[in-house]
Amino acid sequence: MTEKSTLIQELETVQAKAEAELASLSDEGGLAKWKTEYLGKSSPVMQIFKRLPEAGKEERALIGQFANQVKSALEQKYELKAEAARQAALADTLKSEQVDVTLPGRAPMNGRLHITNQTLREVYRIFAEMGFQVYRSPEVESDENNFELLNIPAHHPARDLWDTFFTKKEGVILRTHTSPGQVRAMREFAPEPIRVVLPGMCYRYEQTDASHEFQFNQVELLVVGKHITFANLKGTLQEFVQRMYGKGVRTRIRPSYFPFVEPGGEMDVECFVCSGKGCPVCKHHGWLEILGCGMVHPVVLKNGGYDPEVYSGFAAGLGPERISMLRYRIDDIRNFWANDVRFLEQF
Ligand code: FA5
Repeated sequence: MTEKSTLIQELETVQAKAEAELASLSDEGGLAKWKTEYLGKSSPVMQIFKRLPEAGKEERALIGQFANQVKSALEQKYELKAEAARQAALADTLKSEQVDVTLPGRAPMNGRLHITNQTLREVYRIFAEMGFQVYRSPEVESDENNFELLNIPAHHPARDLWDTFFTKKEGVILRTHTSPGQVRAMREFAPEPIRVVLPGMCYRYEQTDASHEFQFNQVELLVVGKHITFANLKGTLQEFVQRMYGKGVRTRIRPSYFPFVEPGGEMDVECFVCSGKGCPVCKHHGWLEILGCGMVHPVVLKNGGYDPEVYSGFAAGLGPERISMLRYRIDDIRNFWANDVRFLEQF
């Protein structure tokens, strides 16, 4: 009887203590600790079951029954508390992670044409007004079109003017200029007259600086017909520059050598960055070269399928990036392909 009372008393004390402690808890961490202490394997209630042999035979069932009652009473109370704690934690999370649907959304950034494409479109527009069509030719070219048919045979020193990217395939290169498109257009149109612009990307294995990139655009001009003269070349280019930069812009044509024209020249525009005073962009000359030009060489006319005794023509190759630099006073050509949005979004 004494032993029964002792165990039952112990259970009553433990229950009272456990319930009092539980009442003071509200957080999930504290509750988990409480559960281990009062309902875990080594808790006093569970230990009572092991200690049943200490009691007399007839009392064991009674003590066991009472221990079970205490255990399920504690479990029930614990469940109620744990559920309340879960709900409180959920309410806290919902509050702290609340999405404010009334906030205005972030406007998507508007895309735009790359500055070079804007310039190219303007170049096409100006030449279209003068009756030129756009003719596209490949960026991966044959050595034959890029050099041979343009009067630059293998081992000709003029090849040094174009530092070339070669491919692993013999005779296949990245075009160094848009001039190979001249032969392609002539072979397609001969013996009809031609008035085309040939735009696109060119590649040169060059050291880059403020005005040189290894990847850049060119726009080639090609006019072939009867009685085409140098005056037509000069007039067309001057008209282009006036329409592009405005009336009164100073230009000059200097003699220059290109194997596929005779005579050949280069056109410069006064440097807008320094107004002709000299700066790194114009290499301190005050002028910026924007294009090479000349009368199509008789050998090239012949390679294109035109009789040079009957036909003549002029050609030019201009750099749209350099044109943009002049227009917007951009002082480093490397900005064009650096993909820096801070630069690109200005245009
Ligand atoms: C040529 O490429 C000739 N094919 C142009 C030509 C065509 C001459 C038809 C006669 C008749 P050149 O290497 O000078 O020439 O380049 C022409 C233009 O391309 C230059 O004036 C410049 O505007 C641009 N350019 C050339 N190299 C670069 C470079 N590394 N980076 C940026 N632009 C360049």
